[in-house]
Amino acid sequence: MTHTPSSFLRTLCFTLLAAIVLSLPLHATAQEAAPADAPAATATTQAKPAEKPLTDSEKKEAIDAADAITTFDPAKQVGYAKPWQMYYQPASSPVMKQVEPLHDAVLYIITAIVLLVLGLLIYICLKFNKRANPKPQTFTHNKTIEIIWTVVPILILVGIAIPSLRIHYKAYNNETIISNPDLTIKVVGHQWYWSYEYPEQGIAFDSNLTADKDLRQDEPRLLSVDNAVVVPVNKVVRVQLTAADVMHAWALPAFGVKKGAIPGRLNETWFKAEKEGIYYGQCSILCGKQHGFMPIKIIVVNDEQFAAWVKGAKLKFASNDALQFAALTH
Ligand SMILES: [Cu+2]
Repeated sequence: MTHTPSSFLRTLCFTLLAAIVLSLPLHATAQEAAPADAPAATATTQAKPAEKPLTDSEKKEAIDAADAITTFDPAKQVGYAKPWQMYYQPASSPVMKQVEPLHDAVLYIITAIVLLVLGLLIYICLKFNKRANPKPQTFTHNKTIEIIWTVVPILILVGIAIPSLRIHYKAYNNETIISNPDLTIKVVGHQWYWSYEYPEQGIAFDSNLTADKDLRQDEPRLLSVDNAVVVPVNKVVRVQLTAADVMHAWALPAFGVKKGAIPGRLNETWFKAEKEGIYYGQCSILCGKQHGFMPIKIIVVNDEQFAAWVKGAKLKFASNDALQFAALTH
């Protein structure tokens, strides 16, 4: 009986090499894609409160314009899960574009490990059963193989950890980007809806699930809301999160964002939507009996539409109590 056939070693080495090789291009991508181009803070959306009051018809016009921007259009849906979808939604932010290849690399690595272990099991079953190997060996140690099965997993883990930590610190928690946003929105989780504030624009509103009977044609069920979040395209959006009652989590798959909204804490994350359209997310911490009924809807628009939406939204949500809070806290 050969205890360490060279084919074992070859397979092990191959796995190790594959793990290292697979992680190499990832390092490069992570470096290239690291969004170092944090734009300088712009104050284009700064609100001037002392403008002359609008007439009723001007108000109506502004609100209608804002409503037109948020009107549902099935063609604009970008970030949502289709029935029988197997993979991620299309990546629409620099962070998600780095997460995807890492996910793929880890998938290849675990597939290789699973196949290797399966192969070993089959090999052992065939080769060392009672019939094929009636007289077993009596030794219990083999130094070489013990070193290999200790060192190889460590190397594989290091190969995964390096790109993973790189994404974590260079993309997710990049201080330079988070502290220089183009827009800040505050997200508050409630049982069971979200409320949003735009502190710099003085806009605040609640976002509730659209009831089945109110859905427009083709509007996705359990993902649509009455008031969607509107953000400009290709701008760094800082998201500050907290909750008013229990823990929630604000998750948007297409942007690679998932962050806890926790009572008594202020969490922070960011995204940069790279494509206009409608994106959906959901609360992703089991928060209570209506956990499944607090979706997130984000509409990404161009700068011009965003300015028009801000103008109309200020008027539309003017009677909202939360607005006073937003004004006080600004
Ligand atoms: Cu929740």
